[in-house]
Amino acid sequence: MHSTDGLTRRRLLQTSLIVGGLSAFGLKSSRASSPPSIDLPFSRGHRPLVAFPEKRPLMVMTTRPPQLETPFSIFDENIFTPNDAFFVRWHLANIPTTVDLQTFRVTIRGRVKQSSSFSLTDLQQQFEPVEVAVVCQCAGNSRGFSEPRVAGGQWGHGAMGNALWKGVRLRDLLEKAGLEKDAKHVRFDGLDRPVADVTPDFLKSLPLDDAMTDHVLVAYAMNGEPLPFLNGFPLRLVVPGWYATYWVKALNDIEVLNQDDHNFWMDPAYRIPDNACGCVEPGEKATNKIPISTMKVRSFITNIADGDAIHAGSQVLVKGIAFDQGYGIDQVLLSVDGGQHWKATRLGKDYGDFSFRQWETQVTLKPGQSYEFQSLAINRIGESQQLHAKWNPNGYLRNAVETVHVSTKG
Ligand SMILES: Nc1nc2c(c(=O)[nH]1)N[C@H]1C(S)=C(S)[C@@H](COP(=O)(O)O)O[C@H]1N2
Ligand SMILES: [Mo]
Repeated sequence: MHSTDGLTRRRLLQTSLIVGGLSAFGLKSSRASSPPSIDLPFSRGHRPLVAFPEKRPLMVMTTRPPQLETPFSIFDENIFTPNDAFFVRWHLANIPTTVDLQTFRVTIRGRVKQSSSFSLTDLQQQFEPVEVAVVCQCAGNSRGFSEPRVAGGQWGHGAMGNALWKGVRLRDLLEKAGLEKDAKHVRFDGLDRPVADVTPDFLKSLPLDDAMTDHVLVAYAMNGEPLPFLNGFPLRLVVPGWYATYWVKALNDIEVLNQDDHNFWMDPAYRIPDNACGCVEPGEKATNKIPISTMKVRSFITNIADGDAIHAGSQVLVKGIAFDQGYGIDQVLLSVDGGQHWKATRLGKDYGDFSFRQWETQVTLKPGQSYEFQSLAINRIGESQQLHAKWNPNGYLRNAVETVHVSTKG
């Protein structure tokens, strides 16, 4: 139900979004003591922790546009990333800070029989609701760990999150509009706009077959709440298994095309080398590139951080998360000796093939030693993580086994 109350809430947030953004600046410049921060373990990895509207303090990479990373400890506390801790990434500085739900419509047009537009209430009342747990991960998550370094936002591992997304199937909207026979791609646009005319508007497209699966949603809720503004209020595309670049936020325009989309954000942006690893030798360029699409299998240790000194009691609990593009996680292995020996772990509750999957195991450690903890996930079609990081010029697709250095005390 979106009552007047809902609208009022949004107007208040509009004000706080502006004020919050400014006071974030003020905090940094006017106070002598430095704000709380986190240092990521690579050069230029210093990140102030600042609370933007509807957000708890997150790691600020850039303010305009906002690019905020989730502190990694959050992933240990929650299998579903709380909305106020969910990472934020916009490309264009002119982002929506207010939406009038009375006039807001999402339009479906192009190669369809009947152009149509829907209000948020139309979507909620006229279509079957679907709710599913899905990981949203930036294509450049973990880019800061690329060696040699690459250009682009120097993310740690926190440009990802897992949420329960609720909305309507994109397919249901497209079927209602009726596809023309020559429909080939579906292009998505949101309310954000470039500040300068030279920057192209942010547009992303999916091939028709991928747009028409059961899974792709136009979502209006995240973990049971309306989407935070910074995560795309009132609607965003959810493309399970695909990197977040396709998850267009503040979605208000869906255009069916009868050809490939070569707009800037599809070509040349967000392309990967056209080979099995999506990689090249460091410093080299791929001859053929294709649009980035589905995510590679990954896992992380969440309860112990790199550099931790822990007590070597009788048994030490090690736990973490794993995910892939939607085949589901089959097993996660753990090594404490840098990959020489591996042991099985227990998987936690299954929230669906697109969700984070928790895992845990106990290890016995000796005091006064150094250990290299590593986790290795394998999905249900037998794909596993890379033992050594692959490289490409944009730092996309990282899915290397990560190492957590641990020392033990008595
Ligand atoms: N409208 C719009 N949608 C967008 C983007 C954008 O710049 N504008 N960035 C995309 C990218 S690259 C990422 S990683 C995700 C980030 O989603 P989040 O901010 O909800 O975490 O949004 C995607 N959707
Ligand atoms: Mo991204």
